[in-house]
Amino acid sequence: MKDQEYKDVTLLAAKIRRDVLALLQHRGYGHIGGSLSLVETYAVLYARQLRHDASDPKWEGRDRIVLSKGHAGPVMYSTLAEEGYFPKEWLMTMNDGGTHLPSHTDRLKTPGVDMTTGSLGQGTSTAAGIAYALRQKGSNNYVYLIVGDGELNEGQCWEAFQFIASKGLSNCIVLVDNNKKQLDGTCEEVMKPFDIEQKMRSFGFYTQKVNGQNVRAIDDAINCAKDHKSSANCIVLDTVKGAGVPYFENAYMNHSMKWNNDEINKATDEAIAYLDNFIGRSEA
Ligand SMILES: Cc1ncc(C[n+]2csc(CCOP(=O)(O)OP(=O)(O)O)c2C)c(N)n1
Repeated sequence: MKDQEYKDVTLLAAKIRRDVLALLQHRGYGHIGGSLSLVETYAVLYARQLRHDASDPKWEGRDRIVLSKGHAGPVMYSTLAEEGYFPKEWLMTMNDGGTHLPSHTDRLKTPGVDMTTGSLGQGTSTAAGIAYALRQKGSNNYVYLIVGDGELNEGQCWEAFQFIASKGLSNCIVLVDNNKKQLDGTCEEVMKPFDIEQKMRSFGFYTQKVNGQNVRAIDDAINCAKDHKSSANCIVLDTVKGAGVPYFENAYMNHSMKWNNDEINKATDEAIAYLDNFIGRSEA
């Protein structure tokens, strides 16, 4: 990635992170931790990897994203708004009655959302189906399937992975958000996940593990996955739940939080001010 490209991706990441914070603070509650851990991944996908057209969200030649951990809607919406899929004002309507942006992603409500998700595990099967159908049609488009590490507790994931690997669907790139936490504790505490990389390898995936907060590492891994056409591909993203904002990284219960005290509002205000400053300097 050349220096200018790197700057473009980090600028987009800063904008997405700022928008996630602003919309959740405005809403007063929501899924902060698992949205922030995916910011760099979304920035790389939209700035570098995805074939897409904001003016034509249903364009047949687009790559697809299935955000199986659909509760991370805020990171998807912030990215789509920055990419021009809809007006940024929509971000402040998340979860209002009649909104285009429900807290969990819905393909019938939001331009740029390809699959309805929220019931953990189900997105893995729908992504497998989409990848299989694209392959059958002779399309060279990719499906990026984003799953949580807590989500991997769902047995359905492993049935879908077996299908993806057994059909050799190298057009389906599985991205595991390995932020080590789930809803009510760490993954270790809730149900020991064992070695995710090893499990994916034994299921037949060409598997890489990278720093999921490092845009160059993510971009390189996706390029490498695209070059690897002889089997299904998985990238385990080593991430931090709440990434990029110390207050949210350090909060033990940072899955879904409420903006109901001075401390959380101050931390959010400071993070937004810092990001706005970074964005301003980058765009100057
Ligand atoms: C089938 C199903 N069971 C339970 C839930 C409730 N739930 C929502 S998010 C979540 C934890 C998910 O953890 P993870 O996939 O690691 O998400 P992240 O930490 O990355 O946000 C749970 C149990 C759900 N949405 N769907």
